[in-house]
Amino acid sequence: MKDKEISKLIEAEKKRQKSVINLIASENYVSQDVLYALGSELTNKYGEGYPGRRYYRGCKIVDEVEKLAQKRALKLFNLSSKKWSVNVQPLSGSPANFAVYCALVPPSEKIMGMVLSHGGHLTHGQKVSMTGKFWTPVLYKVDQKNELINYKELKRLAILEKPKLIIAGFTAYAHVVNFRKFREIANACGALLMVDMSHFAGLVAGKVYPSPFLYADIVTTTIHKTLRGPRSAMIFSRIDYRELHKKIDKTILPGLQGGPHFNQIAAVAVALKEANSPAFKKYAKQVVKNTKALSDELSQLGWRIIEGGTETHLLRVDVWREGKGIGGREAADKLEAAGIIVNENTIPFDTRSPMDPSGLRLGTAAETTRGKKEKDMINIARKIDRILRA
Ligand code: DSN
Repeated sequence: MKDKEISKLIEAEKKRQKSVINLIASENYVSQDVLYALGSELTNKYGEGYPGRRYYRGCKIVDEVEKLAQKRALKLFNLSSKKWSVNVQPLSGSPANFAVYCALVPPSEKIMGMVLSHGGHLTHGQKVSMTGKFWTPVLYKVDQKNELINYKELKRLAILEKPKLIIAGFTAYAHVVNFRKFREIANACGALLMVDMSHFAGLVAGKVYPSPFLYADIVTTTIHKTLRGPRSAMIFSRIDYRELHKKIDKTILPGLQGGPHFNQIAAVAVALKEANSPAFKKYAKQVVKNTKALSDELSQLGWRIIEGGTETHLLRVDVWREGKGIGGREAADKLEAAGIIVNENTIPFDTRSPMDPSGLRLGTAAETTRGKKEKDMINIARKIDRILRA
């Protein structure tokens, strides 16, 4: 590479990534094939529109790229192209969620999602996000007793508030979600059900987390977390008389975006093929086993695990311990100084600010890609314990 300044920074980042233990729950390490597609000449091509319907000439090849990504997306989640449509053009998760609301919920109508501090996402209607300004948010919390979703309370709130769309999906909730119950609740108040499976998509693909497709009207996902692909996103929508897919496609383009990033879409296609393999199923299984091992060992060592444990790729740990411990920011800094990379995270009913909350979020998807097993997780838990108590 001729640009020495950037190449030096890339090399430094490569070295950093290799030298640390990465427990960021939303990160992963992609394959060389994904990197190759991302760095390919496909980035040079403009092609606003959809396969066969572009505003530019010379799109025959990129049409094939996009159709292949769509085909692999449907195949990975066992979906028929007669019943489900997928848009592979969203640039990332937040714009994908925003596009769904723009397409399907009139401005200022209600959308219902989980509070950020309890495990939801900014784009699920939090006040600081445009999704909480352009639409009226109805935010649900977890149960104070066990920090799990209380479906009875969720139903009560949904019937009271009558949101137009309910979101099931989280960035820090560590338990398996009951999509059937979410469907019943959405039916009870006449809402659309959107599942944001960004965090657990790889677990769904690996068949260690229930598929949301039986119950949802719309499913959004990023590709770069447990699914181990490039930074990107997809929107799946059910094909029926409501024509959700047509509204979503029109909202992505011309509504919100311009030319699709074909290098990114090709990299998505590569990752989707990789995820549809026996090796990936084994990987997903190991991710869940590793998180449980990490959670169990931390718990043994006296740390309070939020929700009482985990069933997925992530967990949250209370480091503040009602004033007997340290703040999340200090804990994350101490771990970083020792080569363990995590993020500070709010915990349900947190008494501290999101900038310096009471918890840490730990995930095992990235380290599992690097071949770590349960015994490694036990050692990592012990190391975390030593560093945080020092
Ligand atoms: N910021 C991502 C995460 O870390 O979960 C979600 O957008």
